[in-house]
Amino acid sequence: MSNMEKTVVLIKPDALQRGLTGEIIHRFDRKGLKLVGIKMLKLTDEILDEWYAHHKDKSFFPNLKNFMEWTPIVAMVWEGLDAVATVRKIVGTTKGREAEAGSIRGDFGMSGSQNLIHASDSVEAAEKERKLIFKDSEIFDYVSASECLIYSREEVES
Ligand code: 3AN
Repeated sequence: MSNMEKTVVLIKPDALQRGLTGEIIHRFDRKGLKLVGIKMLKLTDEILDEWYAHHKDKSFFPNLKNFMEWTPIVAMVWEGLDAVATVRKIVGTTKGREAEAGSIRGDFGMSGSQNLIHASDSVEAAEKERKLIFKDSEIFDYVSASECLIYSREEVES
């Protein structure tokens, strides 16, 4: 099977408060990625301790947790060929003021902590993050009617 991947995206509290939810979803939709899961929820200490386990000794960790618990967030799972790397490119590098123009952080953000959006950085992380937020029954397997316009047959069947 081709390199069809699922990746997790969070619309963080700053993006929600700034009214960027629709803009962010629109960018992934237009790209040709397939939405296979979406929900709004409030993150908890329990989820964030697992989610950001690799940052737990960093000085910014308490602030990061407070920030992520400020309001609900919108969590999504997007599917596509090489979706993890593709979505990271659309999101841009961590610090908004250094992020590439044209990326979400590059177009809408200035901060390195309040940086609008999260995207999984590997297939393994995506799997772990998906399980922390979504039940299996909340991830949908359906045929996208536009798939034949987005990919060649060789790309999806290779
Ligand atoms: P990315 O979200 O680009 O993958 P990570 O995984 O290095 O970045 O960091 C996760 C989150 O931690 C960032 N999205 C940001 O909110 C916060 N963060 C990362 N580095 C810093 C920093 N130096 N100061 C404050 N917050 C940070």
